[in-house]
Amino acid sequence: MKRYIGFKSVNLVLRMCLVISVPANGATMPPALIPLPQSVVMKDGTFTLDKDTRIIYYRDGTGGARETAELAAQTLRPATGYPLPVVSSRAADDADNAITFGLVRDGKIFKSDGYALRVSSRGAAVRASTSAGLFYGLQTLRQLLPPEIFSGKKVNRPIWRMPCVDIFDYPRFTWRGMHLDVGRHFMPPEFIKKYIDIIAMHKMNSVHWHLTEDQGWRIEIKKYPKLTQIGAWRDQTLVGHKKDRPAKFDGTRYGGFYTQSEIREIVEYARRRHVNIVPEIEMPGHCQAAIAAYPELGNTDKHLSVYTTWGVNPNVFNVDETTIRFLQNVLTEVMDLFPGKFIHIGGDEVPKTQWKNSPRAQARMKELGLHNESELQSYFIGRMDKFLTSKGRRLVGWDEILEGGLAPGATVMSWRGEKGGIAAAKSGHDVVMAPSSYTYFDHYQSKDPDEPLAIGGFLPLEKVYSYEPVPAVLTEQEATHVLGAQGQLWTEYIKTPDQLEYMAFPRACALAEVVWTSPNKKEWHGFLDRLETHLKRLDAMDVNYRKVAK
Ligand code: TNX
Repeated sequence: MKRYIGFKSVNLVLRMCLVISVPANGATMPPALIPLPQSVVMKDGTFTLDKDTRIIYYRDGTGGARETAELAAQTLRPATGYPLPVVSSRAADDADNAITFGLVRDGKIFKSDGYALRVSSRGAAVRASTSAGLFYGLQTLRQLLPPEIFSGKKVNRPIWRMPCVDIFDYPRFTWRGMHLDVGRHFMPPEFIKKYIDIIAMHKMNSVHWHLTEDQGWRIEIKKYPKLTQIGAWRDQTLVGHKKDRPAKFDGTRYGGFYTQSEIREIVEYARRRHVNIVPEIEMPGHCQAAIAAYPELGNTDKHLSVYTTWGVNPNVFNVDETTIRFLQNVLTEVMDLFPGKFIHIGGDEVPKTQWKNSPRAQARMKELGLHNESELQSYFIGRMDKFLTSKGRRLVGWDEILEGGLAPGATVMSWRGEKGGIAAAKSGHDVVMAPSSYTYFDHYQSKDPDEPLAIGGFLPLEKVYSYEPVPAVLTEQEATHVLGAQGQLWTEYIKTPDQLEYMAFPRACALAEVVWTSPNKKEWHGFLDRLETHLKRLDAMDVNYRKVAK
């Protein structure tokens, strides 16, 4: 990549000579691509983007090629300042000085959202059989240019060129996810878009948006306005670590929520970047904010306010028919906002004490012929599963939903290690791997005492990179149920977008390669080398990543 440096003052004539004199031995340094593509063949020469370069799309049957061409122009214009007009053409293959995006009909040559990217000295061409494939081709193409191309502002650089190369690429998994908890700390809509941009640039395709918590309900629900009028605001917040004694609070009211129109805008923003948003509405635990808003959803007469500290909370929803209906009404509005197939209903960390002590819950268990509270939880999740399935959606839940029997349509997110995921895959259920030991980015990333306060744990970059989402104990058939993996960002101790970026990156860059690249091509030291250039891209995007010591 050093070849890009030192060209600042060359004139056009010299520039032509240099282009011609690029080494003809085929030994050009491979570009620093993250995630690493399945196949990269370097060729001689370069293609130079200039003020006359056009962006061409063709075979626009589904609209996908045009949309990607327009996104390409949008992402390449700010840094270069070039006009990069977007045009349609039937003869795109013959175009000179152009970047072309073409949808091809033969799906078989491109595995699941794969793409081919060919750069010659005359131009760059991306071919795919899905619009997502074209989008991933665009992400690779951006990474072939100098890192400053990722800047949102004009960069003072006389030459923008990329090496000639043939790339053939496709993802390993279909669920390449990052999670974001906005319940503990609210993150503004503008930041959610930035987060989506960074994730999409890593060819990840799923954001799990954890929208409700004990400490705050963050999604406007028209039918139940108090969820945000009351549930989105807490009186104060714990200061320092939960284990600190005496416990201190900041005395400052805190909160925020997303309106439905903000959510629609974010969902559309994500869609254009081939990111599916999986909304999570937590039930029957982690719901104190909702009970504070509508006390009839709880199990006791005690008045509850929105929770101001962290940890597993005894206050859970009751299992009355009215509560089930309330939550299904909430899910109806959620489904209207989020068109994706998967709806996450939480299901984790549900203490059973209140159900044990509640005459109503006990009567309900008896009436339903259930033997214990785990079966009651399973019944509750089962009702949600039936409801979501009847609307053509699929339920996802944390691995506790296995307890008391797994609902027929459920997909399991395995966070307490891989046990839950293995059990689910063996019984024919889909699984997303999210084990805390490899994918909890709220854990410390070094032993440096100056690391900002975090929840605990220790998850260095290399450990994330080493993760293998398919457990060896699964047969080939069972392994097909592993949809992929996901990085978690719980925000008890993450108060701002800046700090969130610090915790997320570059660990998410490592995870991107885990879920995209074939395991036999992954190599830690190669990744670290490529990361050096990649971090300059994140610099250009103003991402406050954690610096990496080599
Ligand atoms: C456990 S993981 C939780 C979250 C916490 C997280 C902190 C999971 C499904 N539940 O409520 O924020 O640990 O690491």
